[in-house]
Amino acid sequence: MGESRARRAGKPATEDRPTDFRKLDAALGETSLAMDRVLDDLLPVPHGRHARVQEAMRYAVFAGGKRLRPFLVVTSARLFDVPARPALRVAAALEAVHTYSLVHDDLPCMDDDVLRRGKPTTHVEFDEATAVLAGDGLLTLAFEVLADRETHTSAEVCSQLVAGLARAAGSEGMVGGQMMDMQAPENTHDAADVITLQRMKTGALFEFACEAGAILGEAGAEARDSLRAYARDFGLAFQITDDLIDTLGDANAAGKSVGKDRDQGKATLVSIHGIAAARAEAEKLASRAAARLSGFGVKAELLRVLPYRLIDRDR
Ligand code: GRG
Repeated sequence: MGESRARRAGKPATEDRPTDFRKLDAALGETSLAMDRVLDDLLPVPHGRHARVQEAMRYAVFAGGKRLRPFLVVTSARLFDVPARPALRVAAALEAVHTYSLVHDDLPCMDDDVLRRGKPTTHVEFDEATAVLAGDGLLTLAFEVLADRETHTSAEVCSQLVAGLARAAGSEGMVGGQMMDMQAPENTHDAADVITLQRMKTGALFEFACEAGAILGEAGAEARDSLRAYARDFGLAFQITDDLIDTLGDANAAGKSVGKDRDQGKATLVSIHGIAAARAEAEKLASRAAARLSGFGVKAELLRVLPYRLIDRDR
C-alpha cells in the first residue's frame, strides 16, 4: 500500500491504523477487471429461445459491484501461491452466488427494491419471473464451475469447495440469515440476535471467500482457522459500516435505497448502540481482523489493510 500514517511514524503498519489505501485500491481494481473477464467467459452467451434468462444473469452480474468477495478469494489464495486462474474461477462462482442473493433479495416478495448497484434491479429491468430464474441460473452455475476439473485437478479440493459454498449459502448460512431477516422486526431484538443474523446472512460468504483460498492451496487447519476468524471479524465490521451508510447515507452514494432497516423497524448494531459506538466497534473489529493474520507476515498486508478501507466507506 502507499505511505500510511503508521509507516510515516516509523512503525509497522500492523501496529497502527493504515490510512493510505492506494496499493489496496490498485489491487482491488486489478482483481475486479480480471474477475469481469473470467465472469464473461463463464456466463453463457445469451442464445436460443431461453436467451432472456441469460441476458438477465449478465445484467445482474455486470451491473457494477465492488467484487469484494472475489478479492478475498484471490488474495487469500495468493497466501498459498495458488495460481490466478483457479482462484478467479472460485471467485467467479462466489460472485455468482452473491449476485443471485442480491437479485432475489430485491424482489417484491423480499426487500422490494428498485435500485441496486446504482441501476434498476433485475426484476424492474426484466420482470419478476425472469429475475427469479436468473438468480437460480447464477446459483447453479456456481456449482458447475466449482465441480469442474478446470477449477482444480484434485477431486478432493473440488468437493471441499462445493461443500463449503453450499454450507455458506444454504439454510445454516446465507439463506437462514435471510429468513431471520424477513422475520427480523418480531424476532431480532438485541445485539446477539443481530450478530447471529449478520454472521449467517452476509458473514458466511465472506468466511467461505477466505477459506476458499486455503482450500485451493491445500493449507493446514491452522491457516484455515485464522482466515475464517479474520473473515468473521471483517464481515461484522463490513455489516456495521453498511448499516451506518444505511442510516447516514444517501441513495446515490450507496447505489441502493437507504433507510430501509429503520423504516421496517429492524434492529441493527447502529440502532442498538448508536452511531459513535457502532463506529468504535467496527474499528475494533477491523483491528482484530488484521491481527488474526499476523502469522502470514508481509504476504497478508493487503488483507490486513482491507477492513480499514471498508469501514472508511461511511465517512
Ligand atoms: C435472497 C437467499 C437470499 C439472500 C440475500 C446478502 C443478502 C442475502 C441480501 C443483501 C441485503 C443487503 C443489502 C445486505 C447488506 C450487506 C450486503 C451484503 C451488501 C451487498 O454487498 P456488497 O456491498 O455489494 O459487497 P456489491 O454490489 O458491491 O457486490
